[in-house]
Amino acid sequence: MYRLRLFEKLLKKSKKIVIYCHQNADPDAICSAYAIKFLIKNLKKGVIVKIITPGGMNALAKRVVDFIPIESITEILSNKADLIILADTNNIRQLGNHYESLTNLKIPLVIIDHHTTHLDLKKSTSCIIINEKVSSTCEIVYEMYKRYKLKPSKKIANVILIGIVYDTRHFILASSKCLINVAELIHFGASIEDAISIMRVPLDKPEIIARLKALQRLVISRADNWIIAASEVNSYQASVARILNYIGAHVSIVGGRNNDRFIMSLRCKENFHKKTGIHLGKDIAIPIAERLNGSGGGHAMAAGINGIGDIDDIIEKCIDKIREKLS
Ligand SMILES: [Mn+2]
Repeated sequence: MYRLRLFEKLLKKSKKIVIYCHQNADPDAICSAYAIKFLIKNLKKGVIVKIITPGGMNALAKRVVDFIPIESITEILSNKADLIILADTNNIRQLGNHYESLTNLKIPLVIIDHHTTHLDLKKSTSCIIINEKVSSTCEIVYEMYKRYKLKPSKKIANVILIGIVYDTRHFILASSKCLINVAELIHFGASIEDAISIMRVPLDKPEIIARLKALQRLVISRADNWIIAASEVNSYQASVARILNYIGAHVSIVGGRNNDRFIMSLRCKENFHKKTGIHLGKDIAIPIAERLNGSGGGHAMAAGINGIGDIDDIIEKCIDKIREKLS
């Protein structure tokens, strides 16, 4: 499945290896980088391997390294390395302020990832280990351990499991094969309870209060057969919008004030987007923001608008726009 011969050849020639996570590294990025580091150290004794997290890690990844120490640095080292590996990313543009230092570098580049590839990179990449069918880079790395008949230590097994738990959204996206791999990792000492509890961040009190206040102020509307929940709260709009979808609303619209401006978060369920074709960013947030001289954008199922105006009025505009798109 993976062209590992080339990978081995490159390893043979290298003494100093740098493994890059994407900027704002998430648990799959940092955990896969760590597992790759030890895979390499097993395949080649005496090699120096450093993990770089350009610009640092996200909150969950920081939580992971608090529980399981993983050493990483943020400085630019690419000019001192003789091999670069990208973990959980296939685009050097995602390496933040390290991007420039890598653009003209004439050293081999290896990509280990599960995201869709950017064709332009294929030309300049020496070795591509990509599987878009798996839900995490950690799973690819575990497959590599198996190919080399390397038994992961308890720590490595735990680290790989954490990456899998994170990127499969607690196994919702896990394939049967992934679950078999998880069973093997448990056999090597990984704890599913630990992995899940590390990934479950307790909510701050202000966020709980924001969610509850938003529920008190909830307004329910309909557009065809779809249920839209709207509310107003001055902080955690995105968190509230997510929770409204979680409890069943097909679309949620949550606005709040920040001085004289408003911030609005829009979220919808996957089936709403799939059945209606409505793209919250392009069809709702952007046109409404344009009318208000504000700014808007986002993805199909998550978008935001901000600008100057009355919140109730803008919620109404969003609902009207959804109804218009449905008719
Ligand atoms: Mn990932």
